[in-house]
Amino acid sequence: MTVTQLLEREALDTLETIATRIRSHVIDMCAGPEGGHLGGAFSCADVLTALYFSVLNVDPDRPDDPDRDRFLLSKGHAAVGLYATLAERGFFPVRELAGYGRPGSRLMGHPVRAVPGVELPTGSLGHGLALACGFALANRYAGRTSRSFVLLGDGELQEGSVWEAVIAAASLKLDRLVAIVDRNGLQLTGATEDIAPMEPLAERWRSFGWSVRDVDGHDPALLAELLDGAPWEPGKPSVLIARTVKGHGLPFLAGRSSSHYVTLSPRNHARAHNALPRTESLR
Ligand SMILES: Cc1ncc(C[n+]2csc(CCOP(=O)(O)OP(=O)(O)O)c2C)c(N)n1
Ligand SMILES: [Mg+2]
Repeated sequence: MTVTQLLEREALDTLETIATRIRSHVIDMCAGPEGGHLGGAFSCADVLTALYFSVLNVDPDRPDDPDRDRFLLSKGHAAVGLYATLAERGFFPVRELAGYGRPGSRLMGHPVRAVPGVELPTGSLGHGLALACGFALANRYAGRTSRSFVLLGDGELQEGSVWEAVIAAASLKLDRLVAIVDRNGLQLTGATEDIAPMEPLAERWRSFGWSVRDVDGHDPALLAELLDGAPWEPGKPSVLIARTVKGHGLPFLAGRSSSHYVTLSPRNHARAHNALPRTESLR
């Protein structure tokens, strides 16, 4: 592709087409030998798109810039979604995604610091919010105005350590901290509301002193606008509850627990691609 073609393509890109490209890469990775957490990567693809293509102040050429915004994928099992996003954003070549899960690749089942753009290794659920509190506190002490974002799973909210961090963030008035909950309603073995009911979720966060928005998690423009505008209330940390569907858009997986971890057969690999919206700029 020539530079002119590349610039033309980027001008045509909307957040929706970027999210579709990210999902397309996820499908390809989940058809490889390792398989992957397709359902949870699909549910948060629009959040990741909004963050990396509209909100986060990050520079792929300077991934360790001290003034950058921080992002942590606390639900680290959705690594395939993060890898696709980081590659599309230019942190490493898109072609590297083909090595995911293969011997010698740094793209493993859960993210590690060796991957450009990954702040910390994640995957053991329940730690990301506390770590993001640490980033926010460190930035405050250093006099920086950059923001810290963290994406949690809704099943992950059953970890007690999450609620310790919820309390700490509110009492420390960490208003440069933004949590996003991927509210897809499913965890590993079933529906969160059957296993450990959490509704009214927005009320719960609010009662802990957070500023809350509860919105459609598949509307990247809305997500971008809201996340860009945080903090929504001075002196309070912000949480965006993103109402999503696990395996969003794939008729044979959407809303099903079976989407959690998938190794796509050649037939389902093709079915999944066929279910994606048609875009001009898909590679
Ligand atoms: C501490 C810990 N316990 C268990 C697991 C295994 N595990 C991986 S994903 C998952 C389900 C998470 O559900 P949710 O947070 O809702 O994620 P999503 O639906 O977005 O995939 C579990 C239990 C883990 N990674 N970490
Ligand atoms: Mg979930």
